[in-house]
Amino acid sequence: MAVGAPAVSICDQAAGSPQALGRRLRISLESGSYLTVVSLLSLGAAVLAAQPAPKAVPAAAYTETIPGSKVSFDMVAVPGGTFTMGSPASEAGRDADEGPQVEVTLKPFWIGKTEVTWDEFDQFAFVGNTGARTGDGGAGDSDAVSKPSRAYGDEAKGYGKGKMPALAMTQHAAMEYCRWLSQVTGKAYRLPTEAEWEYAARAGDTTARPATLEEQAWHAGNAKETPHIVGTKKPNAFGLYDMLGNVAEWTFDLYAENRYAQWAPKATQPVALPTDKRYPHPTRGGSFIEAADKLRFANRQASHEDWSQRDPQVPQSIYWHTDADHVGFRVARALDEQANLKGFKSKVIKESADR
Ligand SMILES: [Ca+2]
Ligand SMILES: [Ca+2]
Repeated sequence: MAVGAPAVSICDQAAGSPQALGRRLRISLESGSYLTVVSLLSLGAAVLAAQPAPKAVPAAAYTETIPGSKVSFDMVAVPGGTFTMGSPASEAGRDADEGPQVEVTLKPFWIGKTEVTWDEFDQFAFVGNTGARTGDGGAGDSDAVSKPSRAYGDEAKGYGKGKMPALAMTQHAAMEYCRWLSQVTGKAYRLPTEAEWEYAARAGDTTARPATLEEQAWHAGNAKETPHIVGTKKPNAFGLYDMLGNVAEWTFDLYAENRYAQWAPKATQPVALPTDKRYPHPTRGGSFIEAADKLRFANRQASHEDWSQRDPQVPQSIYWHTDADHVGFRVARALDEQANLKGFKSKVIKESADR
């Protein structure tokens, strides 16, 4: 074993953890001579001492417990990288809004291992004592996060709560949940951007859908007309559950059919900031009400006025959809937040126009 090569590895691993360095050294101990190990240790120490503080440290997974509760959720570290967003014209069942494909580069971030559950969402909407329930319209101009108004009817739509995915909230409510979560945890949570969502869902897969879709996803063919407790199917290569299926997931962006034409051929950290309009926003991944062939990484579904069709209130709720039982979300958190997303909050208010 050459002394030089592993020393470079130590340098790489220095951006990781002491455990990673330990693993590297154990490998050296098993395969190298005593002298090599001593050389490695001194070289490694010299290299470490010479390095500036690591910046883009690969984030480590962690568990967040919502303060004031026993409710927790897991965050998975997603490495930065470049991927092809969207689908090729040859992909079966694809829609025009999935192209042209864009070469997207992203920085590392964390994303929820599962969809947000009712146990979690309830802490914001109904349980916690942070924020005042000021009625539908809340959000206003105060930094305090208002609790949602009560839903029209059962917010869980009869599917049950607990570890079931929270659903039928608006994109505004999902964004406000993230803002509340940021305030109570001190960490900047937000919705994943549409690009981050697709990158996380693909986890390196460049095809239309996982070869093992049946093992990974609840869809119309196996869900028996109900969402399921999160994380009960198999995860993807990043260790993320239910990216496809179960509930479809809100993303941060404002939807446009021609969005990718604006970004192509290459984009770094692309995001289309939402406005004060209620619609349209992209949801991703499909859900328990869609046939398996609709569950493709690149498939986009925009929110629509029909999702609040039966809401008799005037104006309609900005927190709950009466006719979108299929939509939920998961949270994300940037390792090094991009400037245009820092402190961004939903601008939707009860006077907001539909679009
Ligand atoms: Ca999902
Ligand atoms: Ca679509």
